[in-house]
Amino acid sequence: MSDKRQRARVQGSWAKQLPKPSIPTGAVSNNQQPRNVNPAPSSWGCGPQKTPKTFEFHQPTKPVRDVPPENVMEQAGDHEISNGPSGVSRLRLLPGFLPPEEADWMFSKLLAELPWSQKTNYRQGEAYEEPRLTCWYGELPYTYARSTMAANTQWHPLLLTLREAVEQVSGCSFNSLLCNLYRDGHDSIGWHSDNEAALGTKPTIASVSLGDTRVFSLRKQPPPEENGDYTYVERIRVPLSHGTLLVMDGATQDDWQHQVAKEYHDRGPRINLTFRTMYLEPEGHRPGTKLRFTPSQP
Ligand SMILES: O=C(O)CCC(=O)C(=O)O
Repeated sequence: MSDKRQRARVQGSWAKQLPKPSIPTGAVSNNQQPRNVNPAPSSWGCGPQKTPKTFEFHQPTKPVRDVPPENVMEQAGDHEISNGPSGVSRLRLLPGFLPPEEADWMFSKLLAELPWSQKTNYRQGEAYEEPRLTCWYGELPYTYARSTMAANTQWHPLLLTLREAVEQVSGCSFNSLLCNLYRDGHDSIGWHSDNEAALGTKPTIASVSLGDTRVFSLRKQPPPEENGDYTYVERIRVPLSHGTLLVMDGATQDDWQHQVAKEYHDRGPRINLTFRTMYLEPEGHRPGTKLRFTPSQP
């Protein structure tokens, strides 16, 4: 838990030293401890004894805010995770979407046969290597984090079969696929939303996981008065195991962010396949950025 989240729970301070309690005279006789007098706390070693400090509660000036507990989602089915001004955000979780043997076979084939490479992204003009490997399929290029993956129409046949199965279950059609390979627990993807203009409004994203289980975390976008502070937002963690399908739908990309954080235990490789639909960028729009709302001209 971050320091700030922890500090939000306690209000108070350590009080100044109390005056030494006066010991009633004549209460001690024959070197015996007095009865009914609070004994001084035992101290290890010699030297002058200090009176202990006590904790004093101060009525908080601002109401204490609880950091909401993180919810864990493991149950198969449709889950409405929020319903705000931008609409309903929904997740559909289907563990076992692929039977284990089929998932094992797909995992080893895709690990060996996809054209994995490490992408270089840019943040504030600085280049950095993504902490995972990726490849892209689709008739259009995909730009995020200021770097572009070229269009690639050479779909691996297995991915075409998988796309059909995902389309049947989700009721959506997809023309593109971003593949991520997390080589071990040190590989990750940071907090983001899949909300580039080229993905359209309210995109449905269907993600299939193969290999070791990793935690997919979501956090709600804070309201404007929080000035970008995520301390008190709702959080959900979804362990995504071998063969699971997760569909993000409705306003999820507007109202929530997601990540797969680094882990500090050993983790084996994991492949994640996110099916999407890409559209031509609106004219004059910079690829890889969000669509800004522009009020219509009178
Ligand atoms: O690996 C995952 O489950 C998430 C991948 C992801 O967030 C993305 O491709 O945008």
